[in-house]
Amino acid sequence: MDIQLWHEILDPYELAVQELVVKFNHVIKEHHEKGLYSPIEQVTGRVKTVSSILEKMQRKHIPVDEMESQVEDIAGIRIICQFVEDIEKVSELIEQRNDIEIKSEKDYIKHMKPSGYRSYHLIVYYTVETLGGPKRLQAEIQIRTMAMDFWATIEHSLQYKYKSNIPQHIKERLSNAADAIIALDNEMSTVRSEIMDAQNSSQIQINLVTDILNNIENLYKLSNKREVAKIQNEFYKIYALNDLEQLKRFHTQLDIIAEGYRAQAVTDEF
Ligand code: 0O2
Repeated sequence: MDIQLWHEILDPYELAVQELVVKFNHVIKEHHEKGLYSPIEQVTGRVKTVSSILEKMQRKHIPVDEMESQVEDIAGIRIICQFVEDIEKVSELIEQRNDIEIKSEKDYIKHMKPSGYRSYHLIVYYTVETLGGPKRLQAEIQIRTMAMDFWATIEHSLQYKYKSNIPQHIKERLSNAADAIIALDNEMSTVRSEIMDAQNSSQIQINLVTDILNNIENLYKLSNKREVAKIQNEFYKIYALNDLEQLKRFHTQLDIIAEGYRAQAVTDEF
């Protein structure tokens, strides 16, 4: 296969990875904008390298003309969650989408690999638009916690270093570390609701402060500067109290004031 052909084959996968990363990042944004805890913490993506595709085809005896159907992870998306419970939520979110169709799943969390690897994998169909028309392709979505990702990243580097022949004593260490990761994920799960509450209220506070600052900035353009300076000082005082309820009240009052000025500005224009 010549280089140009590889580019032609891999280009739609590149597009799929880019689109999916944008879409999952948008899911995070939507949660934050609504002041909600996001089950997705971070998303990354990659297109498998040509050498890695060739290695897999050789190892699994895949003929060249079956590459796209049998190498299911040419496009790869990795979704990192904070808690094990989030993994199911993310999987449900994906299931509900119209632009992604699930082909199969592999649950290496319920069924940990002998290496100690844990992660939830989905093979999905996703369609990209190309000059030649729509192209339906496969992608692998790996969903795992930050702790699982930490383990997998280290183990992957060791596999690379030892060319898959990791010495027995390191394998044992990795296996112990995998057990520690299970214990850590379980321990973190017990404080999940507290952490979610904390993150929810911190996100609500961030959204309120952003809104208030936007309103103050707009008021500067429309109203008396001394009045706005007073409002700003009031905001600093309330902000320093670190009381979400007071901040919400201030936000509502400021909204009413800003609305009045906007109405006045519109009337003045006429
Ligand atoms: P890369 O470098 O991540 O792109 P295979 O595992 O390739 O023989 P299969 O059945 O297609 O075959 O896939 P499987 O077992 O579901 O694994 C697919 C991907 O999961 C791997 O991609 C890894 O990313 C990850 N993975 C699976 N097992 C392990 C493991 O023991 N340790 C680590 N660190 N990751 C694992 P690739 O193809 O290895 O490549």
